Amino acid sequence: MTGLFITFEGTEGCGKSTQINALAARLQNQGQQVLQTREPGGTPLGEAVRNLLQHDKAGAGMSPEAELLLFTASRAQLTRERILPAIAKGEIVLCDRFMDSTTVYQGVARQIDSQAVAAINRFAVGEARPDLTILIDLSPEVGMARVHARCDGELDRIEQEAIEFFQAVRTGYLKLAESEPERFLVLDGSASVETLERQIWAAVQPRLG
Ligand code: Z5A
Repeated sequence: MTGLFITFEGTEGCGKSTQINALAARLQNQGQQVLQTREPGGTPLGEAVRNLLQHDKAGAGMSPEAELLLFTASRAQLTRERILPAIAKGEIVLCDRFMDSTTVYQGVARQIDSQAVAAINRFAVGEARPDLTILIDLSPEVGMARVHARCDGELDRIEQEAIEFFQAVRTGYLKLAESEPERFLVLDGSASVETLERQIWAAVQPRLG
């Protein structure tokens, strides 16, 4: 029995969590077993690494290379502890970010050598590859306005980057999606929550066993 592995990608505030929650509820209502998880995080080790990457003072001044290795360390643990076992049991895995985030944030926006990023990414995930990746494309200006409205001015370490950083991320995602059209579904994140829900369901439903 093999399950289905779906990842969600996009810039800050694009609506991933909202859509993952809605899709998980819909699938569970149909009696499907769903693993809903996120990156960085998803395991006790990964959540500790997440805190270092985003909030802990020890993470201030982190080098791009250390950042790359911490994101992929969290992913290596999540993949082995939760994702691969769930897929093997036939479950549907919904993951908020996966290896494409590293390709784009560390490879494109932080400008770390793309071959090094690809090799470290491959090492971290072993044979795990998403069956479907939903990219919710949104202008960083709109996404950051949503983040500001939500967080009362408290931004984490990465959210404090300049808008140009997130523009590079957005462009990087669109290029990546163009290079793998069979895996990516690109959606307009400025559409309503309900429209996005319908588009995602239309892509997921035919893939259910
Ligand atoms: N990162 C990295 O650099 N390298 C890596 O390898 C990995 C990650 C894995 C993780 O952040 C950070 O780590 C992230 C990338 C980096 N960088 N930053 N900054 P996170 O997990 O804390 O946050 P996020 O992944 O960026 O997601 P988010 O900010 O929580 O947003 P979201 O989940 O995409 O959106 P949301 O929470 O569903 O919606 C945001 C708000 O918009 C909320 O108030 C909603 O009610 C509203 N919303 C949602 N959909 C809509 C629509 N359609 N219209 C209007 N309003 C909407």
